[in-house]
Amino acid sequence: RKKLSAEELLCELKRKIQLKTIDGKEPPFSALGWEKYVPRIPLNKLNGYRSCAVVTSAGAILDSSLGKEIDSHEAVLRFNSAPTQGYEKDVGNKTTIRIVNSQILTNPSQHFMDNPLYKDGILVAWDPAPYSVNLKKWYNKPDYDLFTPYVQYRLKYPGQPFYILHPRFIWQLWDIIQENTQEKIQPNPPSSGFIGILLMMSMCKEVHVYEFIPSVRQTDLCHYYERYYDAACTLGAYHPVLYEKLLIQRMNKGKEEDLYRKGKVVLPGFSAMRC
Ligand code: NCC
Repeated sequence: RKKLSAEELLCELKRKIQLKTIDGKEPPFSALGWEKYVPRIPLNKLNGYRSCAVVTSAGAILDSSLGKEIDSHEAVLRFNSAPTQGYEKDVGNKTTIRIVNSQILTNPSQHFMDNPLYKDGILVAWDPAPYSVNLKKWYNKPDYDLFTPYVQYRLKYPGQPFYILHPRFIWQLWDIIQENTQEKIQPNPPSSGFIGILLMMSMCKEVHVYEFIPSVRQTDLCHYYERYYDAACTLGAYHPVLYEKLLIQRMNKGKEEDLYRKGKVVLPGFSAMRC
């Protein structure tokens, strides 16, 4: 198939992708009474942010001094266990939404239930469900059991909005990556980073993504908050990260200079696109 232009690609995303969370209305969740566990306001109704920041956890954001710029956005998205405390100068301190993969909810070392890191803003969890999106199969055998801690958390902190992404949304993203890539990509879900970018494109007028495409500071340091070196963090192994990045770079509306110096890509939100 012919290579889509940036505009065509953006419109394709807008047309094909629907932000969707588990709402408790479908089996097996309906019969398990999940409607009373999920927040009353659906995530896709919390849209209408003007300008948003997506802050990846890449080591390359260290020494960027991007903190002020990041906090100037109306909403800021962060990932997994990425802290702000002690790193404000480079990553800012505002957290509006945090995306966590199912390992975060289940790994005892995260203390997910009472770690203050997770008590700020809106939480959005996801788990690599099988492609078939059979919710019953997934519920019985998730990659990591996020369902039990989710319900516990909702009962303990009912005031904090907390959602589980619908596997359909995750695999819609994978389909788009594969359809627009020459090679056959690995049949694993996209990284939290790619999921977060598309979530923010669904909720914001404009999205500024930091250090998803590496800046001049590119490094093998995996995360800005720990001393662990692995180039696969930036280029991918399990997740089709390299292909996610090529796709995002193709749609960049920002300045070449900002990509190079800040590792910043600017994307229009779906509501701001004329297709
Ligand atoms: O590493 P992780 O993601 O928490 O990073 C969040 C997102 O930032 C982007 N990133 C990160 C590092 C880097 N050098 N370059 C980047 O571009 C990626 O888009 C990434 O998604 C995940 O996707 O959920 C991931 O989570 C970790 C791990 O589970 C958590 O950090 C919790 O410890 C995964 N690592 C392992 O399973 C060992 C990782 O594969 C992806």
